[in-house]
Amino acid sequence: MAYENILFEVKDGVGVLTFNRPKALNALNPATIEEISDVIDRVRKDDSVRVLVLTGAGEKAFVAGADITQFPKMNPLEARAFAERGQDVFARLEQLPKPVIACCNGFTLGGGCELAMSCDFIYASDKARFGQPEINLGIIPGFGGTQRLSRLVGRARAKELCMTGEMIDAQRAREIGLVAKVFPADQLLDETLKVASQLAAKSLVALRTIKLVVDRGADVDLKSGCAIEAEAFGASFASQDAREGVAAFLEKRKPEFKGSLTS
Ligand code: CO8
Repeated sequence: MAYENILFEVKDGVGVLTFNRPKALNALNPATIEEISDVIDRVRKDDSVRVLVLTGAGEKAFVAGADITQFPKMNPLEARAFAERGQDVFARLEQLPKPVIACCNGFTLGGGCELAMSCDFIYASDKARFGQPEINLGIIPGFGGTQRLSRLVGRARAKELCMTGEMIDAQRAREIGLVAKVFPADQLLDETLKVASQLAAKSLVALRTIKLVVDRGADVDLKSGCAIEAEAFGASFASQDAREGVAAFLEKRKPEFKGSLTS
């Protein structure tokens, strides 16, 4: 698939997807959603991509939401279909068996915030702004925002953000648990890529298992979650990477993790 709205490149095991409609603050039109979907399929199949980073082109925005210019053309059924398609693609991003980092370099609003929350964690520039401003358009979040935001920051804070449409800065987003780390704007991408490279050198099998266990555990009670963990912990001992990691420690050398998800 040829991309018109995004850029995608892979270097040293790290895939970088850059939203590239800076004149529209990287707003998500239907074509962009399909391009994200295509990248997800590629990354899922290709073990040479071990980590995925999402970021925005230009100085101002990660993604400033769904493309509002499309809304007047949509009837309620089409709006629901667009919301469902976005939700489906974001769910597949969330379930990608590899680490996905949102590198939020500016406005991260509406569908952009929903997209960032579908990643494993969010790094933000000190200039980034977060929010669910749909209320100001007389509508509500539609790409999973009401659900993921309340799970991340609690129901009351989620309702406050969705009801007021308030934009918060990166520091506040970190305080409430939406953002993992904040970096000066000119260092954000380098710092994110540094962490992505560190993850790319780790066991892909173990990373996949951590993601699966944390996400599955979030929907069940503690006892059931710990049972899922114990099963997965046992299974993790069977991997080639586990043998290599333990042997490397005992032999006082750096491990070389070669485990694959596809073979
Ligand atoms: N869609 C389309 N164009 C946009 C968007 C957007 N979401 N955001 C900004 N743009 C465009 C502007 O229209 C402007 O275009 P132009 O230069 O042609 O006039 C250009 O980007 C630059 O923007 P501004 O001049 O407005 O820049 P400012 O620095 O003054 O303001 C803001 C930046 C505060 C980010 C402002 O642009 C803004 O409020 N944008 C809209 C943010 C928003 O409301 N986002 C939520 C959209 S709704 C949504 O995401 C729902 C998701 C679920 C959808 C479900 C399916 C229906």
